[in-house]
Amino acid sequence: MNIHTVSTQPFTDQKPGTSGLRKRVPVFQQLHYLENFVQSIFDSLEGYQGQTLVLGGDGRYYNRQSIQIILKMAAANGFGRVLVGQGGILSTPAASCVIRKNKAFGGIILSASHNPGGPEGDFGIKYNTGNGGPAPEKVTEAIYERSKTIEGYKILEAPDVDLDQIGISQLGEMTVEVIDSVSDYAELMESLFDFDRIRQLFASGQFRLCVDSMHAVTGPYAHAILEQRLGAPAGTVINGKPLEDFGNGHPDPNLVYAHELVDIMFGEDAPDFGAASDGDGDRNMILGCQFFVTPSDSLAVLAANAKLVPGYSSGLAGIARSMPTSQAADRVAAQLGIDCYETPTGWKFFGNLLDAGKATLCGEESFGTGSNHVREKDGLWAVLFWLNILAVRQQSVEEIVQEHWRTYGRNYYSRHDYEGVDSDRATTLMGNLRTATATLKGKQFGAYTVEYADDFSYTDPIDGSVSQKQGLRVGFTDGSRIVFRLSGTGTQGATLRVYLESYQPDPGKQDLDAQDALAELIAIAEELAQIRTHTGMDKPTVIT
Ligand code: VG1
Ligand code: CO
Repeated sequence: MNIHTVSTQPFTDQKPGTSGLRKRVPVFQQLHYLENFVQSIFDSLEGYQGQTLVLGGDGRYYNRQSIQIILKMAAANGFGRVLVGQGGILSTPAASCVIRKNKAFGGIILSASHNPGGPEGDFGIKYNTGNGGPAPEKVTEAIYERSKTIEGYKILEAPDVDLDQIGISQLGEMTVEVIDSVSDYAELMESLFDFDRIRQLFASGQFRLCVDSMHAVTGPYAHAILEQRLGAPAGTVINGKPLEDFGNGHPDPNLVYAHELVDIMFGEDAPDFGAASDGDGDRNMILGCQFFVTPSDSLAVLAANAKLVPGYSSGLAGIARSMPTSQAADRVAAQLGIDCYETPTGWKFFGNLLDAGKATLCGEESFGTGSNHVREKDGLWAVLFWLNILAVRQQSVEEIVQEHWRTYGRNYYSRHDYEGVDSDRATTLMGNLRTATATLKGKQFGAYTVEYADDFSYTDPIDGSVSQKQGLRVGFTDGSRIVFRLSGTGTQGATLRVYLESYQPDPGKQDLDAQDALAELIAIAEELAQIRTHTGMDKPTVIT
């Protein structure tokens, strides 16, 4: 066998962020850059000799080349078998599913998720552990530490593997199995949801769906599950062919970037239900006819209706949400008499709660919802969950949400993103704000009085690990909140995220536009953080 040890020098910038290492493609294309990081992953693990690794990505530019490199490195480092998605394709939730189903040692997922792709776009890589979930902070820290001292990597000299043909081949002493990217995942979905009932909904001819895969990874999954297995008419899925540059789009399913779907759902003769997913298929946006469901509300609605869905008919053990996510889910949890956990941003913080059976559903305001069926958020799963609820309740999306608000009250919610901010200026803004939080308690801003102001710190209830500086939050006595965070997934400059929330129990006041309902809080956020001065921007880049 022809195994080479290639000597290399460390890069200083291989610190994983909220979800893996994300950099621009030209950064990854530097000599040894990808190899150094992959070897740093392997060097931080113990006991993988002869074990199985799962490998796949969202199909973006540099996916295929990276997979060939990683396969040869896995062989040289002693893995026994690699399961790789056909064509190098595995959505993030499907990768999680395949890791769990095959009891793999772990997996490597290649994606920069919702970031644009192409030769000048972004690329990313992350490691998932044997539970199918993103590596926890102690693992990503170890990988980063290793990357700072690495001196060489191991790689097998061998011809490329044919990724397009399903089947088994040999790479040195390691077996490579090219697997169908969809089937394991589709089977899992079928075990959770009432496919017959959803089939009837489509067969009724009274219901129309539009799913925008944004030329990203969910296309093959959505075609196979929605159109082939559930009988939705051909054409239900749009932009369903994964492209290396996402058709020049920005595969982020929000009101700004998924404008094609938004135009359809808010246009004339709009379908009843619309959904979009992101680059790697773990996010979802839910729309009704002329109606937008915030991700925080979506989580709350799924939780409140979970018993209607076969996979969750025995009820939920608990709910978990990231700190900036609205407290709508907390109200459902209180009603159900179950716990609601508040974690830092990033799916890796849900893993322990899911493994310990403390939470069944999890969600983030950033268009992420999921459950204990895998250890990643799952875009298509959320669409199927909604479809199942719609099929049972026979009401529109809007009716279901309105009814939810009448029962639980409405948590008005919005996130304002300022993208491409100068990093130093963003750091100054956060620094000033951090200092100010110490003296905010009890202060009055118009009708609002500050009840607490702090930098969110989380102690994991299972392993006791502590994560600090997870976002500055200012809470008011009426339950309203403003949260400030810097993004940990961007690749250029800094992105400031401002999260705004207020609670409205009065059904007579629940149909305002969120920006209007939150106007006073938006002004307070500006006053507190001096956003315009520090960012040099007079309005957010993206409002959701
Ligand atoms: C963002 C979201 C966060 C999400 C993360 C990864 O992180 O806010 O909720 O978990 O992206 O999602 P940040 O640090 O940029 O705010 V994905 O679909 O990019 O894997
Ligand atoms: Co994603």
